[in-house]
Amino acid sequence: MYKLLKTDGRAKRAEMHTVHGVIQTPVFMNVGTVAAIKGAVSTADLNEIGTQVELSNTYHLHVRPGDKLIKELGGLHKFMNWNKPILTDSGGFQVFSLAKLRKIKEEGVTFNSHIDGHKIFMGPEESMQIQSNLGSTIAMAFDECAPAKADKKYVRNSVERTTRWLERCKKEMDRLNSLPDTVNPNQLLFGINQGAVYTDIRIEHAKIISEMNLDGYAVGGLAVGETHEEMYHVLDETVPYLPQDKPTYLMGVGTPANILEAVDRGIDFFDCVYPSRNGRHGHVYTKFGKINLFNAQYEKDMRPIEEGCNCPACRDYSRAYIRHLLKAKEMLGMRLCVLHNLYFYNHLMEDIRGAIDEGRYSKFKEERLDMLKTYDN
Ligand code: PRF
Ligand code: ZN
Repeated sequence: MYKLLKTDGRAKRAEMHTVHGVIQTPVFMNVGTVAAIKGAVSTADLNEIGTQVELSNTYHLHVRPGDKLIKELGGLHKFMNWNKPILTDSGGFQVFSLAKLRKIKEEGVTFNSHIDGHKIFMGPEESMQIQSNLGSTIAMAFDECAPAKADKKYVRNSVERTTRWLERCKKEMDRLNSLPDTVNPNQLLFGINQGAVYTDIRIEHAKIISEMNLDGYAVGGLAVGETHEEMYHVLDETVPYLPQDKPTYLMGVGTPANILEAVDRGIDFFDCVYPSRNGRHGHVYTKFGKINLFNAQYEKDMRPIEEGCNCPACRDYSRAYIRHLLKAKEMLGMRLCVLHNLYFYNHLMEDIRGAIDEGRYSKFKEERLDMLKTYDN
């Protein structure tokens, strides 16, 4: 159940009530593709740094360790000891970005596993069955994310197929949720809007899927090579056609600036590998932009990564020490950077929620965007 608490311009402040607890939105979901946040981050860490939702992937968990095994062991929540909400991506996008030799047909996609090359078929029903076995809080529809540069004819055909796939997803999810041995009989389903940068296709698709009474709506197919301006334009044109009284999710986005802009266009949910991936490479976020701790200028810098940050890295350690750990390839270095970055994103969202609550989002956004430009990245 989605409860809209306040709007400020087009920005929305809401609560999403699920069987695994309440999600305060706008929210940034922390990416744990293989049921683990990369960088040796534990459940206790996540609770400490303010994580509300974890995101895992259907495709990866199907390949290893197998969704049937996870179901047998009591579902993904129990398996990974995370009792708050989990969103699973459907596999569609990962198949298109990772797997080799894929073949798309009306029934679904045939591809080769990126682990051992064996042949796998996944269609809407298979994706729903796998996500049902995992028992995630929110399942994503099986879609095709067309390449950013695909021509209009390709995109139109692809989107029409994605709509037919969505109908099959909904039917299969309803069936699975009513079976007696389902891990999470209250599993929610989000549909995904596609259409690349063609706003007429996007709008038509948004109208069609809005009629399907799903639990939430994602905007997919963005941040795949188009410019930021093109992405904001698609959101400006499309989000108004998605239901205001349902959550909206911008998949795989993005930088702090992207999030500030997308919240202003009505988006509630985000996820991105940037904070964890950048952290593993010693790139850490501050209100003034990203810094690279490998740079020589931090060799004798005894300040925390960010002054005033209350994360486990900044509370106890200096830039100089973390830089040393990174250079010595000590695991703690990576771990501290990832913890700081996820804390930074989670608390950016908390600040965003506070600004919407107080009806000052527009001013807050401009101030934060200005500050982020200090280090010019
Ligand atoms: N579809 C799905 N997952 C996604 C995307 C998509 O279009 C994107 C695009 N940025 C990220 N993750 N199913
Ligand atoms: Zn910190």
